This record gives sequence, C-alpha cells and structure tokens, in this order.
Amino acid sequence: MYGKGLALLALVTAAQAHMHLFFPPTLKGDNNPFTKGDADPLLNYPYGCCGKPSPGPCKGHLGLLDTDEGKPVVTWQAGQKANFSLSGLQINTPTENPYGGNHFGGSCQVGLSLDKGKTFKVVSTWQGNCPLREGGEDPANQVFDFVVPADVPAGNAVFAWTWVNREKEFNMNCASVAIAGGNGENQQQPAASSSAPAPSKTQSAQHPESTGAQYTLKSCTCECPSQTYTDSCQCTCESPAVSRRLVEREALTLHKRRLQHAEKMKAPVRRTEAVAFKSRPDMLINIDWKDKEDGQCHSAGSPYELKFPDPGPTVVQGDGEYQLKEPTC
Ligand SMILES: [Cu+2]
Repeated sequence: MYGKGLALLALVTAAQAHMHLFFPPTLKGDNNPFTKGDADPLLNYPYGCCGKPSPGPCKGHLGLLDTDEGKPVVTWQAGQKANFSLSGLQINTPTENPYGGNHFGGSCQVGLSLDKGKTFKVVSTWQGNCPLREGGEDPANQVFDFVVPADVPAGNAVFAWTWVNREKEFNMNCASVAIAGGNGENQQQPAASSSAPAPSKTQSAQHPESTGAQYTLKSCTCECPSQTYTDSCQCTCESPAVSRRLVEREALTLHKRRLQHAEKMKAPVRRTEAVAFKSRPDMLINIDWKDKEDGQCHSAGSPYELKFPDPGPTVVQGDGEYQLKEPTC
C-alpha cells in the first residue's frame, strides 16, 4: 500500500486509515443519519486493494438512492459556495479497521451526477495536494471549498469525490444531495427552474440583516454592534473582579467570527457559468482500479501527482511539491 518513500511518513503520522469523504456524509457512511445497520467499513479503501473486488462507482452504493438510506444529506443552492471534507479516521464499524493515511496528498475531483450515477460531471479539480499534505486525518483540517455550478438544475443529485494518490490508489465516495434553485428563495421547491436569479433579488439577498447580538461571557452581558467590525462591544459585568475591558475584547472577537461566518453563508449567487453544466467533462473514474486492466487509465505514480487530462473549468493548482503528470489511458 505504500511506496518506499512513504514508509517513514506513515510511521510519523501513525496513520490508521485511507481517506474517505466525511462531509457531505456518504452513502452508507457511519456519519450519515440515514444509514441503517452497519456502515460500509470499506469506504476508506482504495478500489481493488487488499484482495477486495472493486464495487463499482460510489463504492457500489448507488442502489440506495431511491431508498430511505439514500435521502439527501444536504441541500445546496445552485451557485452557492459550499465545501466538502475528508477524513482518515476509522470508520465506526465493529468489523474492520481500514488502514492507510492521507498519503501526503494526491489529486482529487468532485462532481455531480444528475442521472443517478450513470454519468458524473466535474465540478472542481485539485491538481496535487489533495488531501492536504499537512492536514492530517481529522476532517476539521481537510476542508475544500468549491462553488456549486449556477446552472445545475434543481433536484436530487449524487455528489462524488475521487482521489488518486502517488501510490496509484483510486478511491471514490458519493453522497446523496439536493440542489435547490439558485435564487436563494426556493429551497422548498426542488422542481423549480434553475435559472439565474434576477439582479434585484441577488441584491436584496446580499443586504446585511441586523447582526447585532448579545453574548454572555464570564458573568457579563455584552451587546455587540450590528454590521460593523470596528465598533466595540459593551458589557455589563456582575462581578467587579472581572475586567470589563478584557471581556469586551473577547466578546468582539466572538462577534467578528460570527459576522464573518454570516457573510460567508450569504455569498453572492453566481449568475453565469463559462461552461454549461452539461458541457463539462466527465469525472475521471476509470483509473487505477487495482483489480481491473480493461478500459482503465493508469496514473504515473510516485514521484508524480496526477494531472487530470480534462479537469474542467475550475481547477485548484496544488503547492508544486510534486510534478504533475497525465495518466496513460
Ligand atoms: Cu495506501
């Protein structure tokens, strides 16, 4: 499972698992609220490794889509900023303990299928440094931002994440998601049109609502201003032993964080796409399945990280730590 150069690294990071998609929770994932019975203990495993036959796209779980276990785990607005996260932590099952690590990087793609997993269109491609080399295995440190294409039609979709590392290991996990229309107002109407929002609507959606807030900190009650970062918070403290100044500063820090988060959530909806969703390239899925030769691409492997031959319109370049190379297909 490891190239020679990785043996030492594996010891250093005390790796216990390969990476899997953590958020949105995967089909049959241990953190998916709709999973019944045991989670799939193989979500961490690369395809065809360890004498296990490759199960097909999405770790073989596409059949769950129309069942209770395949209900959407998240709703994204077309055009919104979103993120996914990866985990190398052990899948919580009684039977298996997948072994591996973040392999100090690799290349990833995420994409969406609108036909229940028959075809996957690329949404975003990471050429190198995915998972993040220094991010360890905790999903809190393996978060990747992307933008849901503005022209994805509303409805249910399959979100897919793929990974090819320098050991020529391929993994793919999927999550059932719902896409809502892009104007930010029709979350409850999955069948609504996907047309871009009228400018006036986008405008009003961006207007900051009042974000003034009250916090209770160290037995002080603090009022923090709305909409601005420069004002200070004002606290009333019960105990004279508490430094009001310090608490006011702490409250402001808290409040700023809240404002920043609120701003992120209100990111403007994108209105146009350079490449129409249906004209985006397909995700590269038939690559490096260990138990299959026919129809497979093969990555160059160490010391190269995969360069996707057709990465689509949104590419995140890695850190240049390893040269990129296209696979042979
Ligand atoms: Cu491995």
